[in-house]
Amino acid sequence: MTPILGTVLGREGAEYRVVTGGAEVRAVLRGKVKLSTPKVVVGDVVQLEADAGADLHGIIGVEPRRTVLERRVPGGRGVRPIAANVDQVFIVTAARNPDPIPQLIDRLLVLAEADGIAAAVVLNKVDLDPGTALGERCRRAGYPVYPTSIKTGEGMDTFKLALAGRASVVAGPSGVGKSSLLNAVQPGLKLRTGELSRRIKRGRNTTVSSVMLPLLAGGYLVDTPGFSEVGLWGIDPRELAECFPEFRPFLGDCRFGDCWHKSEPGCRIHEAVAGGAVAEDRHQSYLVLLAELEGQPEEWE
Ligand SMILES: Nc1nc2c(ncn2[C@@H]2O[C@H](COP(=O)(O)OP(=O)(O)OP(=O)(O)O)[C@@H](O)[C@H]2O)c(=O)[nH]1
Ligand SMILES: [Mg+2]
Ligand SMILES: [Zn+2]
Repeated sequence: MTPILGTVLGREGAEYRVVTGGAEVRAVLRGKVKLSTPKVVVGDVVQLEADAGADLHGIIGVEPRRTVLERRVPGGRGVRPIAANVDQVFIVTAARNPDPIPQLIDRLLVLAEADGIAAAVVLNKVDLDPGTALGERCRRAGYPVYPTSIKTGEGMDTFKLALAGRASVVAGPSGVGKSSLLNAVQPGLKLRTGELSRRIKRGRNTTVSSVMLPLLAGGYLVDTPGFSEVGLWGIDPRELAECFPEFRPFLGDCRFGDCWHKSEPGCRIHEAVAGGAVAEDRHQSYLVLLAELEGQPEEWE
């Protein structure tokens, strides 16, 4: 018997919401899936077993993942999958309130690169600040940048076009407006959003778990809780330079074949920084992340 397949939209406790054949059902892990890694996450395509008359379906298997966005926990505490089978990641930052942290954006971009998922940057709250320098920095690194505001509607049409027909995930710090953007993309979603001031008092995220939302225009959008710590555990230090797209044209041409692009003579990345082709603070981010991957934790905030 061929199993029924469904896509996981969300999870509440032990129960998963799964869409199958156009209908939403509730399901729980059954049998050996309970013990297996990887854990079931939003976006996973699962095999379902329906019990006649039972309210809950059983999840009896997970189909191979096309992609998986993983959050790596600092301090080597492991890898936590966030969403499976997504085509693109939008790293969301606010131009202001909260103030952007370029190094955190770089970390998230590296994470997407390491997971082989196309990344872009959403520069939200441009009604508060144009964020020109930050946008330019990300564009120069090779990423598409979407300036948006849910207050003025600026940039929303372009952002919507980039989402249509694809499976996308938004990621970024708490309070930058991820859920607000999704509500603006598709009125009716009614995702909870929260004031920054109240959030700081409460000390936690407004969005508490990842959810996948089918878009009327086709495709899916995954909302995630903002994370404050993003480690790069598990990435091979040798692969890090490849995770900076603007470095790629220069890689392989350094004087030493095993160049780490720190301060070696004849380093093409250094020349590119001196010549302005690579931004100095992107190279700085590279050095900080490299030190971390080499096991020498450094302050980066
Ligand atoms: N001025 C302005 N405020 C915005 C904009 N987008 C969102 N906000 C506000 O920013 C606050 C946080 O928005 P949320 O959508 O809850 O942020 P989030 O990124 O989903 O946060 P978490 O769920 O905690 O990760 C809310 O008070 C929103 O009204 C914008 O474009 N401009
Ligand atoms: Mg949210
Ligand atoms: Zn080099």
